[in-house]
Amino acid sequence: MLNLVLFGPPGAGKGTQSEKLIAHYRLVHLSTGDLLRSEIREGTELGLRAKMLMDQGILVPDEVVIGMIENKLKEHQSAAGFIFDGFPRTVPQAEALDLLLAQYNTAITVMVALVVDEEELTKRLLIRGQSSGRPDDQNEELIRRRVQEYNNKTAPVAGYYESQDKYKAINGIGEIEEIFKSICEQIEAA
Ligand code: B4P
Repeated sequence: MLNLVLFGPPGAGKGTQSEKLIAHYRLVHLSTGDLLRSEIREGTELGLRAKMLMDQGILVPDEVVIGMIENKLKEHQSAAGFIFDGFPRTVPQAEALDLLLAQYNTAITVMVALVVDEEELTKRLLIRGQSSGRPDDQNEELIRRRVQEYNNKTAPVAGYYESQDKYKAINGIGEIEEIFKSICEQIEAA
């Protein structure tokens, strides 16, 4: 089973690369950002609560996203593997994921981190904001707050996987196809 964590700050290319990886490795894609946006579209109570936080660039509570991932793992018990996109975003989420996967006698194979500097992230997200309609991509101040939230709460997750010898960093700036090739190389090596 191949279980990949695709890691990086907002706008690093996680969603973009996930699409290519799913097609190539036939993995089930679990994006907590997408799952939360779908709750918002359906107007559920969880979605309404999450929207208030996401619109401010703040992470939603751990127990909410862990619960969503738990449900999805249950739903896809015969999957060939998973790509975790935008999850885990905190150390408690990473610990919870390890426990959940252990229940299915599996574990994270590798974490690939896309490294992109803040100026490039801001530029990409502002461009996406012109067409995506995503409220969290609409202004520079909000994007910088998301990056700050990443630096404070999410960046330590890299150390968590490093201590398990599963952390692989790659340059997230350049041609999408070239970045995809580098990710595949890391997966094959793992
Ligand atoms: P996410 O939906 O995960 O969104 P993201 O980090 O903004 O985007 P992503 O990294 O996937 O975008 P991509 O680079 O592909 O999270 C949104 C919010 O949900 C969070 O702020 C948080 O509030 C909440 N949330 C989600 N998961 C959570 C969790 N686990 N815990 C708590 N809260 C959670 O794309 C960016 C742009 O760059 C695109 O326009 C793309 O075309 C472009 N791009 C990609 N690769 C490029 C390249 N190589 N060169 C140039 N442009 C490129």
